[in-house]
Amino acid sequence: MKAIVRAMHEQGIAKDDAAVISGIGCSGRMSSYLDCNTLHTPHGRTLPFATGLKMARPNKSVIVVSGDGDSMAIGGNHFIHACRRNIDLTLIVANNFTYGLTGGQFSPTTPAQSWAPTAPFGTLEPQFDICEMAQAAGASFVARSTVANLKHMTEMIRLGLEHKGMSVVEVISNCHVNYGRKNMHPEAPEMVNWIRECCVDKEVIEVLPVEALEGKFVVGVLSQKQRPEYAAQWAEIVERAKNGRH
Ligand SMILES: Cc1ncc(C[n+]2csc(CCOP(=O)(O)OP(=O)(O)O)c2C)c(N)n1
Repeated sequence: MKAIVRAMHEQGIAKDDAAVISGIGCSGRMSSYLDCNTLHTPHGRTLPFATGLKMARPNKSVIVVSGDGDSMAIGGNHFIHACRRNIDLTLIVANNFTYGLTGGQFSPTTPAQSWAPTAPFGTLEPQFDICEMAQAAGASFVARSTVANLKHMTEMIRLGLEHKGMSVVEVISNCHVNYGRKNMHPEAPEMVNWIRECCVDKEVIEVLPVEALEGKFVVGVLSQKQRPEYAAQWAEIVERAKNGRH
């Protein structure tokens, strides 16, 4: 939340010009704690609400805060289509590898072989890569950061706010209580240190052997392109319709 506020400040976005939309999960209360336009929405439905808001108020900077379960499982289809439309939202996914709020059930980003109450013999499913999914679906700005580096996280969110189009910022986060405790990272500092040690900057991956990236989090801006933005195109259609043109 601190990174979001700092990024808004650095980008010169006044609180009345911002809208923060959260889902249900450990990051859900963020919209309630922030003094700007806010919506706390049902689990998995942040992006439909955010899309509606952006269409109705295209001048607002719309920031969406979501968990990995919220945006990749129940809200996975909304995620794909928001990316495909390239609507101007900044989606921050707090990826803590688990359904934290409800007790640690495995989520689409839980690493294979992890222990979870819903997988007492280890998870079978391979992990989703949120950033690869975002890029494949068409998001025009995709970045990854972690809770281990507030300055870096702030900058990734700021760049996402600056970008016109769908921005996805994955933030690798700690849930030492419901994930770490059963998967070798029992305390908050220890888990955050593990996250920090697993980071590899995007700028250096070219010179590293592929094996060196095994189990690592590549951080930084992973892709940025210019593509037509949805709400702006919609406004043009509305103008054409008003003028009776097809
Ligand atoms: C429609 C619906 N299904 C299920 C739930 C129960 N539920 C609340 S939070 C949550 C999981 C949250 O996991 P995630 O989105 O990864 O966020 P985290 O708590 O880990 O930050 C679930 C399943 C719900 N509130 N609404």
